[in-house]
Amino acid sequence: MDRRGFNRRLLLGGAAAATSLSVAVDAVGAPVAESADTTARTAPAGGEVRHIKLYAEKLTDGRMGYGLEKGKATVPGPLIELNEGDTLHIEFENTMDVRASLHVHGLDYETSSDGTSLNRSDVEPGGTRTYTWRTHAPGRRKDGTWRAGSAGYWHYHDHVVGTEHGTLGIRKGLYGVVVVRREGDVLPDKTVTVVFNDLLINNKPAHTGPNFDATVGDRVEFVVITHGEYYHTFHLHGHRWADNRTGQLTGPDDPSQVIDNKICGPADSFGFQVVAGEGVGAGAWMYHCHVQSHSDMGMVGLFLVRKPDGTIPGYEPHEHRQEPEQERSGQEKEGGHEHTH
Ligand SMILES: [Cu+2]
Repeated sequence: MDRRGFNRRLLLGGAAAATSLSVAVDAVGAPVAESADTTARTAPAGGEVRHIKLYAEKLTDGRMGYGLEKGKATVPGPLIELNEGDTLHIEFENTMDVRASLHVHGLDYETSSDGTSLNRSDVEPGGTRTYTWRTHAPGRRKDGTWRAGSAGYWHYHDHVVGTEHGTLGIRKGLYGVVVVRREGDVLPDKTVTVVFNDLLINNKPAHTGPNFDATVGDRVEFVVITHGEYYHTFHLHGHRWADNRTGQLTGPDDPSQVIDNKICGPADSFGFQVVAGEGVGAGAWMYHCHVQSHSDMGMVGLFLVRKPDGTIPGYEPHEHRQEPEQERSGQEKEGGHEHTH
């Protein structure tokens, strides 16, 4: 596969059949999501060996970011998706004038891919290093005990900028999401990332979102991470999820608690999928940290769920009341990774 196609497909393997979504109306008149075929698309078995390039860069506004191409770093960094059994080799180039690194949570790696100064696996200014991340499916150990698989909502970040824990690098934006899927996991149409970083979301100015765009019936995956000094609680209006690995119930007997609010402390991460507007329809649905002082200080954004014609009932983008000088566009599409299959 050429790199261009590889990047566009965001590392998600497999050629699952496309599913078009249509909107139906249930008995009480609320739109419900209904798949055109009856079966959701699912993740294939892993086992592939993949290669990407990743750059650490300083952005012009003082932030730092990771990017798949030179000059195109973003905060958060690129979404990396793997299937259990995949191996990923990351040729990491540090274009900054300070040492930087790449440290991942949840996956299998040797100390040479730890991304710490402790293990001399960081990268000098202008330098390059290949990090290798491996993943595995669950299975029975020889001693009879059960070994967990790698599947989960994980994340990566710098571990050396500022301090030997990467405190400044993380604060400036050197972080991103890694999703590892298990064979059979339901695939989303779109993945969005919410990183509570100190009192900002995705290092954006307070009260400026990010906002996420969807159409009623889209299967949208949220990945939530916390970095920095505080504990936060992620709350999404109008939608709920299951408090388990995938954020989805596996059936009527799945004992997972269904929630719409979850605590997330520094370096915690979780994810889930919702069907946008399911049972409630299109609208501007808030998400925010539910620590009251944090939401008041601007840790809030919108999940903008559109009707098929593109409109959002009752929603007009408006400026934030306490800080009227700050522009807020509800129309911009940002922070979302579209999945094209
Ligand atoms: Cu908070």
